[in-house]
Amino acid sequence: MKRLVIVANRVPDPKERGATAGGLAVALQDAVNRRDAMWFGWSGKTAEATAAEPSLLRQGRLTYATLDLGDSDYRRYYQGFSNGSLWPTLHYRLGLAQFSRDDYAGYREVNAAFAGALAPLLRPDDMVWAHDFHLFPMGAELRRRGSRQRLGFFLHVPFPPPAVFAGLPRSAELLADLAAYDVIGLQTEDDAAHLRAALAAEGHAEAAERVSAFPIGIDADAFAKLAERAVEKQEMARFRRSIAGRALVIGVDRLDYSKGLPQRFSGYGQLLARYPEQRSRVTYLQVAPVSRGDVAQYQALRRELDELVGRINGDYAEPDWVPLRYMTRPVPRPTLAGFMRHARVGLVTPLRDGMNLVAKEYVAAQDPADPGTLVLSRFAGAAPYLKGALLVNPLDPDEIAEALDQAMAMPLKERQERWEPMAAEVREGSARNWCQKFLAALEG
Ligand code: ADQ
Repeated sequence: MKRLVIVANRVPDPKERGATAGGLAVALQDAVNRRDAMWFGWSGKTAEATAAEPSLLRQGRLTYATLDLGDSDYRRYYQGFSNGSLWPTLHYRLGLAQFSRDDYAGYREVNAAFAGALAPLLRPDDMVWAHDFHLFPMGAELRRRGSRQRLGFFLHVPFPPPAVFAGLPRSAELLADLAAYDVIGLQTEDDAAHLRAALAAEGHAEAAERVSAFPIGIDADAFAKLAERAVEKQEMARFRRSIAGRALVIGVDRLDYSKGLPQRFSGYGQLLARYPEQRSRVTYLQVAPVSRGDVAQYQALRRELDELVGRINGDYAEPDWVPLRYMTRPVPRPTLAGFMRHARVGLVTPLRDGMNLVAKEYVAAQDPADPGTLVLSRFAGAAPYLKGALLVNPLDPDEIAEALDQAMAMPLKERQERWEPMAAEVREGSARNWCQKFLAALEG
């Protein structure tokens, strides 16, 4: 079997494996366990200058190769162009995008530095799989250094209609860079169609043919077990007591403006305002760990949410009831899984999202004998795959309130009828299958 080289902005911590690890590390674990593999990327640390050579750590068949980033590269490549320009543009939010040529130069320089450090480590028959928007130019930089390996790219976030992407300065160069990859994966058919059109419009018709949808998934059985075990724990018993028989609505998101949190909180406020009988029945727990806390827009979002939470609780709380519980600290995955299993409603309303794994985790965590209802944004990548959800426009707080009211009243039979096909879909579209399908395409 060919060695797999995974390139990602962040390399997972070698100490965090299994249940404690998150996201990409979990999704790729299976592929990495079965063959020789290398994780290549940023160490998560900054230094005076970006390292020219990676530090290597071997763990059995797996090698971690990581680079420290220079302070100025971190600002330009990571905070600047990746998070400040590309992230909002790819989430259809051109109005939030900031652009500077200096940041863009930093982005290209770090991609070149990654390729420069990686190229000498590559064997002729390696397969290279680059992840996400931080690495559009990395494949082209490898090719410039003589790489002939199969190069794959997967975009975890949405790809907007070509006219939106074209609004980003230098976007045509990024499309030209993508043409260096042999396989280009996106989350949904819509994303794939957008990218194909954008590539074709820039004269990269051949590259457009290499674009396909590979919807990412989770390890549903493992998550279900985690959830089942979590509810037996003492801390869950304490939590259930504190809910005092009320139905739980759960939200779990990184604190990010793409997740639609202000509109979601307003939607919950509308539920309490328009359906007063719900006040004695419901408690909403939102877990939203701070993310990118050093970026101004994220600080502003946090202030906005602090105010909204205060307003909703101030307006509706009773001496013995807090309507909205809000945590910005990270919560261990087993505890999250337990919250999800106990929740009568999973509330997942991003304004745009590549896939949204929380929606799939909520489905996987449910008790088949008494499943809850998923209220899902129609603009999450998961929406076309999870047809049993109540779909909402996340910009419309009234629609969110109506869906919450409907979810709270939904009889068991309907909940099961909606949940069963979703559970099958989540099991079927697993992280393992996602990985295998992409690697099969990459192998050619
Ligand atoms: P994210 O934007 O981070 O991922 P998401 O898909 O929901 O969004 O994944 C978040 C993961 O982190 C989930 O596994 C979730 O359980 C976990 N998580 C969230 N809050 C947590 C907390 N408080 N404590 C512990 N874990 C927490 C990006 C894209 C998505 C795409 C994924 C995968 O933005 O659209 O689905 O990559 O491709």
